[in-house]
Amino acid sequence: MARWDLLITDARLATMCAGDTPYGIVEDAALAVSGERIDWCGPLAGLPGGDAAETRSAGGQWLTPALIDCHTHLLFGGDRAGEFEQRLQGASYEQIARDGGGIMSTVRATRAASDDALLSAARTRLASLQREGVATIEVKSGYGLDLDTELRMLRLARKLGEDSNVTVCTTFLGAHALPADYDGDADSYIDFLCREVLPAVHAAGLADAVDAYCETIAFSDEQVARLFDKARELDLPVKLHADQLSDAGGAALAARYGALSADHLEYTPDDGVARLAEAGCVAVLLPGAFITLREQQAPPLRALREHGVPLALASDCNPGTSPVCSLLTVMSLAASQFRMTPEECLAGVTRNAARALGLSDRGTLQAGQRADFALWDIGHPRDLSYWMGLNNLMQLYVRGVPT
Ligand code: DI6
Ligand code: FE
Repeated sequence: MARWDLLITDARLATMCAGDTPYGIVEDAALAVSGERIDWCGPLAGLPGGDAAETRSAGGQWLTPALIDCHTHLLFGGDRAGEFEQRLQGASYEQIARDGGGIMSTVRATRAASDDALLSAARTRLASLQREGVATIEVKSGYGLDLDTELRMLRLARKLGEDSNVTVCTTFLGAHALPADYDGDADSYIDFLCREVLPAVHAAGLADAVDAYCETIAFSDEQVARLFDKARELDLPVKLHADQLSDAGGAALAARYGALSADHLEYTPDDGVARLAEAGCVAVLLPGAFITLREQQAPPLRALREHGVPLALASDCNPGTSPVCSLLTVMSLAASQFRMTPEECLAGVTRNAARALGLSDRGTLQAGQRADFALWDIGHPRDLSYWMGLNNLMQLYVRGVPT
């Protein structure tokens, strides 16, 4: 029997392993796959002896880890293109939400949609991400806001993963907005989530993590803390939509609960950044929402770097604030809008995105990692953040198999 199932030679690697060489670049490299794992990768000259069932030349092209979209609301009914037009005519996101639109209009559309309709729309968006080399995504609930629809969303998100070769990590976002039947009583809604919905989600094994929207137009830090206490009791990791539109103490709250990540962070103050660093939280930055809402205040990049907080990037794909189905575009936006370096951008959709999902088996090219990698027709890995609207993917491999 051959030692390897697949051997790729004549490749250039951007391993994205944290270390001293930018991008973890290895020239004149080879990568060997056994089963679903990378068995060996490094300079061809160092390749150990052995044969492979199949050998392919990369023709001098670049291999990177497959991309990971660690924050999406991919599954929802309808769209909000009408609100998009209203906002262009001057209405604000907050005002539309207060008038019963915004997240609540997607909740109504999601409750009314059939499973097939929800799945088919989500598959179209997922296919767009996959075409650019994405092999792992996170999908949140949060457009159900009742027991049945929250469970249904998470079940469909799981199905999305089972029916494709993308890994789908599911997140319970019941605390996304206040449903009409709890109007003016967010505390009772949080009680309901803690008492009924989250335990049911947990019992059915439907969520890998718990998220909440901590914002003046959504839930307070005290309300989120009660939900996170329940998540902790059930041994579920947490993450948070934090400080997107105002400084609501979100970063410090996420840090206090040892969250996997704190996401958005436009208004996070310096001491919030320090708390994230101490807690080892990943900062997930979402430039799609930043430009869609025409935000003026960018996340505190300098402080995040100074404190050594790992930076991830994600699409935040959602119908209201980030109608974005392209992680390459997100990388380019993070460079132009946040001044992130192309290397930070690529680490943000590979190594640090894996960490934001609590996954230690992917996100870099090294022996023992899942053989999820992408082959690109590019001159250098920085090109992935440079172009907008140009997809240079030649081949995506998932568990060592070309897709
Ligand atoms: N993520 C969210 O959950 C909200 N903003 C964001 O970036 C709102 C999503 C929505 O408007 O549907
Ligand atoms: Fe979001």
